[in-house]
Amino acid sequence: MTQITTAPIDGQKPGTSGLRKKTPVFMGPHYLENFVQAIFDAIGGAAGKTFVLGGDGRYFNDRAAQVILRMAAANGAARMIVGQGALLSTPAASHMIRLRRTDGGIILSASHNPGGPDADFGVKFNMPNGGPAPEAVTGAIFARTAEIREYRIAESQDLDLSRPGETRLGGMVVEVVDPVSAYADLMESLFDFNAIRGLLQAGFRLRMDSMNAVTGPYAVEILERRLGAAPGTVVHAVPLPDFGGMHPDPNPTWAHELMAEMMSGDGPDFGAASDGDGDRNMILGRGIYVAPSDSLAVLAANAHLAPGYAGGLKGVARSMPTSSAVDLVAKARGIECFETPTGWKFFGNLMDAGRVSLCGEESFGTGSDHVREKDGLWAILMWLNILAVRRESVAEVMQDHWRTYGRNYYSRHDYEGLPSDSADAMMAALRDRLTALPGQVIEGMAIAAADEFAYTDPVDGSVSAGQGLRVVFEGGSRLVLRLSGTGTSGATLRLYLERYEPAGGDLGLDPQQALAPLIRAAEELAGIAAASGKTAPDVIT
Ligand code: G16
Repeated sequence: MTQITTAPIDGQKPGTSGLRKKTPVFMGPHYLENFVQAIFDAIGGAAGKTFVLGGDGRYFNDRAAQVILRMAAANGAARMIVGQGALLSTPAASHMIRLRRTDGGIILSASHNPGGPDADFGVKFNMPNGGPAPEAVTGAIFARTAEIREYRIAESQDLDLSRPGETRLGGMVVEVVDPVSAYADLMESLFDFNAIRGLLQAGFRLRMDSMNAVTGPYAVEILERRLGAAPGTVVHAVPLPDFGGMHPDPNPTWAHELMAEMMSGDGPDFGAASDGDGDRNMILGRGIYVAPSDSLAVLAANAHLAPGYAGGLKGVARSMPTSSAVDLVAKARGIECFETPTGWKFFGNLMDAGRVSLCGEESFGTGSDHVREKDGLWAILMWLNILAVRRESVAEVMQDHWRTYGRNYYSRHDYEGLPSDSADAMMAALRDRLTALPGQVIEGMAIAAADEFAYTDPVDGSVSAGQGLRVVFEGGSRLVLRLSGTGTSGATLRLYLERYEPAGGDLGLDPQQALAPLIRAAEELAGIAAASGKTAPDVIT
């Protein structure tokens, strides 16, 4: 064991989901090591503990895993459970942490951000409940990075992680496990695989785009091997260190190959994509894109059709910027609905307390209390289970949903790579105006309320302030503005737009047209064009 003298490195503050930086930054002297030692220190040391380790296979995943193993051994960990090839999707890691009753896990991923020597890398710590560390813990990790003076690392050659089995590193057991099978078993326990198999045998056509990222092996095992989808159903199925140049973010912009196939007229019945680490999903039907907020609402309304949820849902939760489509379902079902800040970590307490079983976010994340992360393949299987029981197309399910609950027209506009100073100044200027806004009329719409969202956790009472600026109009339409907490360069402004159209109203509009007055109002209120120097968003979802 070697004690290495180090010094604090600026900026190791975890964001919305762990620490994400440019890969060369993570590969810099002591950068990864300082952060990992800070994790161990912040959780009361690693001695005698068992952790899960794995990542999405992006560039530097393999070498970072070897460093973390050597550090865990030097810090006295008893056992490390590592995905074969140092691979684990984020939901599979969450499941493994829970299944093996471990002390937590370290996940190597920058999620939907591109990978490669000049792209992005990330590290996050998940708690023994399988969920991302809450703010109190990430705050303690950050505080530790600011005072660190040394880290511990064992002298050793690289371990062979290519085959399942056990080896030792000093006094620590290194257990290499198949990353897929336990997760696939969990999915089989939740969903009616026979019904889905029957749907596929009846000629239902499926396309899954794994975007050269971690879900490839999971999707091939579950969709093709266990459910019998045609070989080749899963495309871009091999995880590559640079995702083959793809930007593994499952949205209409970045999953454009899948979008083109699904919108081509004679595309498959169902299309889906997942992201770098497998926790996000995009759902498409032939000729129809399902907005993530709508997907959450449809899953809430139909979850009882899947065996794992046949008893009904305890409650539901969504992040504040996510549309309130799911609230309408919760109201109709008489179950609780919670509004949390952006970030899956805020759902953990609600799930642990048995208050909610289904959660979702506008950022292509949906999941349930089967793990403590959002789960891309879970959402895809839930959709397939629902379609197998209802024997309707995606478009029919959506139209039926809107006719029942009304439609929450929704869109998010992203402005990327803004200078941080001008983004901060724009937000500050709008923040200053908030109290004066109620009563004003913009684009013919009267402002009913305006505030900055703060959240008090109903389980532990912790308060998270500064979670997005909201402007709500008479009738419930609203704008939300916040800066992303997952980017690695400059600032990304997210503008979230929502307008409710009751059942019986005009349910078939193009969302951008339906939201046009709100888009203009946002420009008037915030001056986005001047602050960003852009006349249009970089990404629209
Ligand atoms: C992460 C978080 C999500 C969040 C998303 C967007 O997703 O886990 O909870 O909604 O980022 O966050 P932001 O708007 O701050 O960029 P992922 O898939 O990147 O882990």
